[in-house]
Amino acid sequence: MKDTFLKVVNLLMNSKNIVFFTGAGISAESGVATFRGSDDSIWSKFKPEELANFNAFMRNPDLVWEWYQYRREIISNVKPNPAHITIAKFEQYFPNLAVITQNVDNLHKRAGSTNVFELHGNIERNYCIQCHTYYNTSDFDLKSKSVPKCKCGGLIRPDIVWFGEALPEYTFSKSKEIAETADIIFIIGTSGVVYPAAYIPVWGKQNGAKLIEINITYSELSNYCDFTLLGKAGEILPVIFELFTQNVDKV
Ligand code: BV8
Ligand code: ZN
Repeated sequence: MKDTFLKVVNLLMNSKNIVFFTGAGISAESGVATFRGSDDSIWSKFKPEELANFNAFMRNPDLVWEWYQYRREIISNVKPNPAHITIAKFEQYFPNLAVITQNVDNLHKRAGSTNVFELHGNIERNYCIQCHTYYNTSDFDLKSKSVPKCKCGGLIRPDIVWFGEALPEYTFSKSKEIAETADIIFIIGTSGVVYPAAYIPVWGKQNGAKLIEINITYSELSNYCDFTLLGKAGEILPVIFELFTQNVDKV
């Protein structure tokens, strides 16, 4: 594995535009359950079609709201792990480093990353389905189980992209543009099954980017990757950063 790490470091030494494309797995070591696979995954208790879609929300707004309150409670008690922190530290060597994340947990920003594109929204933000007024999660009591109402009377929903909903236009088109000019795209902690997000690294590859995957298992994107480093993101990324800084400080 060490010689693969050195190949990755060599690629980094000869790159300018690097991107980190992340999924739920990068937050696993912070204690945030992933969506699929592990037995403590979020979906194992619920099914996406039951909760993370607009019809489910309109059918039973309190149940969907309660599920997001449950997830907010978990997120409010966790912190960024070494994987998030290492990505933020890479910014000092790669000024236009971009993080393109499928996660809604806000942990990249909390770790200090400054150029973060949230393809699926952010659990800290909410909006009224009637008048589109935005509300912060801190505007509500985390313990409240019933869906809050806007001053206009409309229901308030999480600012999260549900199944069957379009991704935020600017965020998605900018992410595509960034991927297409990347020298390296690190693919970290994603099963690669959710679209159109999973197109991002593929578009990068089609335009010459090297794809380097870090995951505890192979994913739907592994076949596109130049390297797949099997292991925990919170353990592998700091080692790569350490080897990189040893080399770069020498030049
Ligand atoms: C849309 C918010 C149409 C909700 C989420 C082709 C093209 C377009 C759409 C589709 C398509 N094919 C199918 C579709 C429909 C659908 C889709 O993709 N379905 C899948 C399930 C088949 N897509 C949609 O509905 C999208 N919308 O297409 O709308 C449209 C277009 C125009 C106009 C109107 C409508 C919307 C998709 C967004 C859904 N929202 N999240 C919420 O969070 O509550 S998706 C959800 O999955 C999360 O955002 C999550 O990030 C995302 C992807 O999952 P992963 O992040 O990969 O997480 P997962 O658990 O799967 O994997 C974790 C990985 O980590 C594993 O590989 C594991 O091994 C690894 N790991 C674990 N521990 C570690 C680790 N790795 C490293 N270190 C560790 N320690
Ligand atoms: Zn309103």
